[in-house]
Amino acid sequence: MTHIAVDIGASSGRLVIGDIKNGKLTIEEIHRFANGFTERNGTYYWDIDHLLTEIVKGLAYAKTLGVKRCTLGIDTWATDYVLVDQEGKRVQEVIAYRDKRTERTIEKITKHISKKDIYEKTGIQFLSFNTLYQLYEEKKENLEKTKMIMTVPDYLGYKLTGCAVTEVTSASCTQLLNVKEKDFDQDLLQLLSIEREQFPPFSYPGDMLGYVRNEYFPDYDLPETKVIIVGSHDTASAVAGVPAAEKNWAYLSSGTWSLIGIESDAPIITEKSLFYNYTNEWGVFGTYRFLKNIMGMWIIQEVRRHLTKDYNFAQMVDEARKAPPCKQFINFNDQRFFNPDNMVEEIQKYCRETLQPVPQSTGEIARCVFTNLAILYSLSIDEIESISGRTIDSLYIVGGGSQNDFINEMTAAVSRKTVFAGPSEATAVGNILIQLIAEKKLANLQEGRNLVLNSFSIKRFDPRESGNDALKEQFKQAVFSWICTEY
Ligand code: ADP
Ligand code: LRH
Repeated sequence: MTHIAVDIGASSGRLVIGDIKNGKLTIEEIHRFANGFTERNGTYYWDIDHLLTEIVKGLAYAKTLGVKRCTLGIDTWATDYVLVDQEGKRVQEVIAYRDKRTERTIEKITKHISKKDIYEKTGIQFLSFNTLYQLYEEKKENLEKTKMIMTVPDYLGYKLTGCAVTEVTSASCTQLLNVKEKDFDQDLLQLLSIEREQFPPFSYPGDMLGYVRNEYFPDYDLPETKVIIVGSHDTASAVAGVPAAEKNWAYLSSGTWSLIGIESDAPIITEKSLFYNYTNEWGVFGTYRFLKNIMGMWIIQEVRRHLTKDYNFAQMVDEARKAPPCKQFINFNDQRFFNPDNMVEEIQKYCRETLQPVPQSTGEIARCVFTNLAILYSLSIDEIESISGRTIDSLYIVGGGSQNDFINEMTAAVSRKTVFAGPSEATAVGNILIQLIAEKKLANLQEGRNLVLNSFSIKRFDPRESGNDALKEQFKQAVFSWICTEY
């Protein structure tokens, strides 16, 4: 039996075949496609039908490779949703989380229920685009036509199999789940005028969803495909794929977002975690991901889009290395970098406003982005240690961004932690591990993580004695009243 991971992030999607051969986990990417949102009349949309077609195309390609039977797991980014009507049809276009409609919704909602109450119920960080805020801004007539509210991966699974579930790792990012009751929170649903029944029954990583209904796709020759529920939130899969074997590790899932945190057996919900805006997303097999969203490689993706499409990411890293040391301190977690019209201009404007030298060349800008992200990572590790009371010895960086040796070196230097980098496809790997566990080819997650450790080349970056840890203090002093702002 072959196992295929569908992993769709905000910037790209892929189908990856994975299996255990000679005691090693092997993965092979068989199909890749671009993803991104587009603007129409001031609203930002995903093309969800295109994503479904790409999955089917990838499956058809697997058949041409000789795959007759397979299992399939689907993970995507979180927080966006699809409304489905009585006939099983989509009610709306899928609005992307970077849309401006929820810019002020946290303020609106917290007039009815305090931040503290929402946090104590859900344990989820306040991000302007959580499903809670998006559904608050959804058109009433759309909600009236809605039979089922689904996260993006659940919707894709539904379109493939006809089976509707609410997978818990993605559902937790709606900020609608009550972490103590382990169900949707009635007060929050009431605020949205949504019934509990509008969400399909819960499903958990390792469960079976159903078989792909090949008759739904008459134009394609598809294998017999059993869809397994994985950590359908991509970050849940990414963290499942972290090759950590020891204790005291933290992870950084580095893609469009930088998700930095620790795995915990229980949620950590304290005044301090609320103050620093840490989340407790539900992970695979009852774990929690205590983490923070840092703006991440989105910044460099947008710099590339506006400045220099001629360079690929590896070349941008080379340019950054060649540039003189970064002279700017920038709080990239400021909301102004969430979706500005032009990222390059926004960075330059920030520097002018804060009376700092303005970076101009690709190398200067890229170096400035990587340096400041490394500082943010390091500050976040300090916070995690202080909130959780745990000591962190090592940081495992996974995802596309783990290929950036320059930022890995800097992160080790500023944080003074040992950094391990890779695999870059940890999300697909974590997705495959859950399928292997469901199919009883692996006993448990730790066995899976050990397998990843023994199957991929993981790079190690040791902190240097003369590391530039002073940067962190300078950053704190430079970034205005940073202690009062989210960063
Ligand atoms: P997502 O799943 O959120 O779409 P990925 O995990 O695919 O994101 O990571 C994409 C990011 O990986 C890019 O924005 C880029 O910064 C980084 N990246 C990809 N390839 C390289 C490379 N060769 N060198 C350095 N960074 C890279
Ligand atoms: C990463 C991610 C992250 C969410 C964001 C919307 O792809 O799923 O965990 O916060 O996208």
